[in-house]
Amino acid sequence: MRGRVFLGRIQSVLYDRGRGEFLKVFRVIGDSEPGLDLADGSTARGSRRGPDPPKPSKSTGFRRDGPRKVMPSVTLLVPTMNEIEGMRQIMPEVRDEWCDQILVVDGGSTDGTQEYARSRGYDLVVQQRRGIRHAYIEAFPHVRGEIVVTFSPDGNSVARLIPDLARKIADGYDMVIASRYLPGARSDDDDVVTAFGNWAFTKLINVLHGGRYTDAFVMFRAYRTKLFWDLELDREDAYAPERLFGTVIGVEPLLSIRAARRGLRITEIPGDEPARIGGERKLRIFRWGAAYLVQTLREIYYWRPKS
Ligand SMILES: Nc1nc2c(ncn2[C@@H]2O[C@H](COP(=O)(O)OP(=O)(O)OP(=O)(O)O)[C@@H](O)[C@H]2O)c(=O)[nH]1
Ligand SMILES: [Mg+2]
Repeated sequence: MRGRVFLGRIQSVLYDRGRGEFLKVFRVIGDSEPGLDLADGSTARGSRRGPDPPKPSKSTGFRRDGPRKVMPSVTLLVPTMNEIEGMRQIMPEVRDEWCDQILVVDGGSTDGTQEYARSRGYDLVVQQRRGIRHAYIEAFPHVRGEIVVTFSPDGNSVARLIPDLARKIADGYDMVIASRYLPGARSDDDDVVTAFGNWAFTKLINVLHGGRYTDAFVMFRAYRTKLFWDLELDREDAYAPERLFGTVIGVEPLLSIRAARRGLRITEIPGDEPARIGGERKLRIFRWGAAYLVQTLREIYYWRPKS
């Protein structure tokens, strides 16, 4: 594993289909950063996450949540790149009982984000290839939950909606989006350009691919983990248009397109997007916009949903 940063003891070894190689998964140990202060005033010694949550049963893959209710297991997937301010403020709002795994995938932060994730006892993957979609492609083999909730710790995602998103999947939906544009929600992070871009792309995806989205772009959403593979989001060729513009794009637009084309059970709930906390915006508006446009048009003929 070229350049891999060893951050904890080896938890397991997985085969990564996309890269055709074996990956080592590191369980990051909770008491590794003595003296690091946490945003909620506690210290980093020991994991705040408490005892391990109930394990998925071997027969059903579902964990039992109380005497009657059965909940699929949930992984909170948290991509980070120099987001220490957001992490310190937001992550303590995530309650232990909401997820079975918190998996941080870091793009090489130098501001203490990785150390913070370790101090909280989160699973941590340090991505090897640059760009947000590579963060997902490298992290997904380590996702243990049947449900994945993708969560931005920069302040844009509202933590208390995590259980609402997961519950909708347990109710039978394949994907649930925390829409910034449903009545009752608002974005304080948008500017005129991003608001128009999100609106226009969402309309285009609806018209071309049969979606009924109000927000096809937002990161904060829950879906069945296996969709990542079923919709072939791990395949390099799906993102070829980005090369025309010298950038690396995200997976959410493609996920929205292919989920709609496949006719999956999709719903949205209103989800405010508060303004970013600290750090720097990573979005490359014009390059990404151009690459997403080509990708959205290309998908009309490029990808055929399996029946
Ligand atoms: N691991 C990893 N995380 C990234 C990368 N790019 C962005 N992120 C993180 O992904 C999360 C969501 O980022 P976004 O909200 O999509 O981008 P942003 O820079 O905040 O821009 P806007 O929210 O659209 O204004 C943040 O925590 C970022 O730090 C990357 O290349 N690798
Ligand atoms: Mg953001």
